[in-house]
Amino acid sequence: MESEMQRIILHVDLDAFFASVEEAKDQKLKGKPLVVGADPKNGHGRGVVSTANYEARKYGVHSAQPISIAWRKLQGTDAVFLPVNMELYVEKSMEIMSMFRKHADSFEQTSVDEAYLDVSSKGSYEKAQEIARKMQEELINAQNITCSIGISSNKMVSKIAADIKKPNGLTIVKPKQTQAFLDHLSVRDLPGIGPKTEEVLNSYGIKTIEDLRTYPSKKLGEIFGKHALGMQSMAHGIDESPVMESYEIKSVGRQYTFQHDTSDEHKLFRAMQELIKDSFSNLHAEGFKSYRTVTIKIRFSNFETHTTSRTLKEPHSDLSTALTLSMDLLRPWLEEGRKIRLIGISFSKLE
Ligand code: TTP
Ligand code: MG
Repeated sequence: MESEMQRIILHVDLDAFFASVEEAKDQKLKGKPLVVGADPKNGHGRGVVSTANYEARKYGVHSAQPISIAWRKLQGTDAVFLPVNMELYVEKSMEIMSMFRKHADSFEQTSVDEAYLDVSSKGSYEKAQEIARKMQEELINAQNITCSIGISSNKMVSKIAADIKKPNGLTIVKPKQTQAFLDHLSVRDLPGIGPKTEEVLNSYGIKTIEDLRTYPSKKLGEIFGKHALGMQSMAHGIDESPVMESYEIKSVGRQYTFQHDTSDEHKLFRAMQELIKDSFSNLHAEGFKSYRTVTIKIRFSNFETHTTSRTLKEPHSDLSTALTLSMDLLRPWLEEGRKIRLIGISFSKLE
């Protein structure tokens, strides 16, 4: 009866992400309330809280709150306020996502600290649970950061599940449990239902997901028009959307500007070799093994710039193919003997 494989989808959300990165970087912060965001300026700051660690959340501090309010709530504590160091968080996010990616049949990063993994090929919820535990363990070991994970048969339910138990939570909702799991939650927990829609729903006595699911479809249609159908199918726990690989990050490359413009093919060859080596370690760090497309860039002394690329029939993973191919692509540009200012290479169609 394996005609149709059941989908198993995992959603992972890093806990108090910006704050966790700061704590992992500076052990002295551990145990103290920590707020990452605008400068509080002794209570007169005008920006907002980006995030707060769980210690600070106990005092009612949360994302998007005015920083002056957070400051007031944390008066008399040993709270620490830090500015947003986005570059660091993006770097950590990339490292973490490439760790997670390895476990997935397909992988979709949806924000700096959230991703979906399709792990259907593992075949069972028990195996999926093992993967989730392993991801949590790897994350602690490598970065000293925790995450929360939800597992179910689709993206929507997994995302809701990941949010149920935080921090360091793991919530599994098997297909047969889905309806009971959703039914007692608030309509507000469904994606796309914000405070305004919630208010309208509430005014018709619709508070829980069960209320929404069992509300007469015709009446719901009269209130919400064409959106009613989608709302009710969410309430039934239906979401067919696939886990989509995020293609925009699927290219890796390097470029180099010569100290003195050159037309020396040997120098170009050596530079290209270094660029490829660098790109490869980056490629591997991102969890990719092979490439199919090689693109080179060349910039002459007068800043005239060209790129050319070639796509191979089969994926390749070796350095020498990349080097031969890139020099083949470069060579036509060298014929006139013009001096070159910069060369670059990038790899795409990565697997
Ligand atoms: P979230 O995942 O929403 O929050 P979080 O990771 O801090 O906490 P949780 O444990 O509840 O998941 O957002 C991820 C990061 O995005 C967060 O660390 C900081 C940033 N962020 C903002 O800058 N402003 C905001 O309003 C929110 C919600 C998040
Ligand atoms: Mg988070």
